[in-house]
Amino acid sequence: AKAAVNPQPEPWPEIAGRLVVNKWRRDVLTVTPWLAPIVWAGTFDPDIIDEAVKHQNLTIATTVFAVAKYTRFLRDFLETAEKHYMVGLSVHFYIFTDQPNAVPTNVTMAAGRRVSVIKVPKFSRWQEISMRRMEFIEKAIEEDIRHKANYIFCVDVDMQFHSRVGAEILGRLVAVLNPWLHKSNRDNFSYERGTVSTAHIPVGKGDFYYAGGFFGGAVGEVHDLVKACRANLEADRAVKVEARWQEESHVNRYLLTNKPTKVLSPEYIWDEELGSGGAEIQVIRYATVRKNMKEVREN
Ligand code: U5P
Repeated sequence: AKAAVNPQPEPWPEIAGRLVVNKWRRDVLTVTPWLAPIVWAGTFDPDIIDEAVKHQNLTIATTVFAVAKYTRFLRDFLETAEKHYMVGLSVHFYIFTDQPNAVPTNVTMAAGRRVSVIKVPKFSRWQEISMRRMEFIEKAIEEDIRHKANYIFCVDVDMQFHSRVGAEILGRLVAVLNPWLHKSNRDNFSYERGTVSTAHIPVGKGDFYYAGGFFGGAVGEVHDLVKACRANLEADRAVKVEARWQEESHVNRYLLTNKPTKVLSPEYIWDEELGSGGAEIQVIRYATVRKNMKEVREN
């Protein structure tokens, strides 16, 4: 039920004529130790944010991969994105798929929003499909996206938007707290611990456990990220190791050195298997679709 609720923040309070940010969230961490905001419902005013970006004429590239059976998720992804994702802004969706004919063509898109389809091969293992995303995004940024967009977000497709995901997520380098581990002690994070992999993070190190299914930022910054992860995935392949959570492990390693300038709460990549979450989850914005993992990953 929570997923359908749109947060209706109370009017922003004022002290001495100035808007007071963050009055209502004392229950969660709202800023990182390096002073990047952590975005939760109640920490921002959507109207002020929308007003602030309205005149900037921004284009936001958004990549999703739909390979093999994952094309079935495209329609709901796109339809719910039209309702909740960057509403009022120009969004250019890049759909990477092995089956261009399976991309729905009759989803009504608002003005300034469009879809491009990029054909990619179908790798046999789901891990391979997931990891290879880095190199295809890198190439698409170089050939096309850097000439067209200000920001890029790279997201999983087996997901639906349930509530606002808007300009509050824009930043130079943006990562999302993995909903499975956002309350966990750092030594329980599922980082790659083997020292052979370039994704290795030793016990005692690490800030947060970020999700592999949602990252983004300014196009140049994201290009640096995907390029570094692609190179590290190749280095691992050359010595025949695969990090514990494939490219998610590499994203976490990259973000340890290159701190995100904005961190999004698990509201932005919820997993329905976690139910409605604890009291700190006031709204679910983007969430996985329940699926039979084994069936959908079998090629
Ligand atoms: N993916 C596919 N086809 C597959 C496996 C994965 O397109 O057979 C892509 C989807 O974009 C999916 C993402 O959202 O990789 C991550 O995979 P998963 O962890 O959601 O299964």
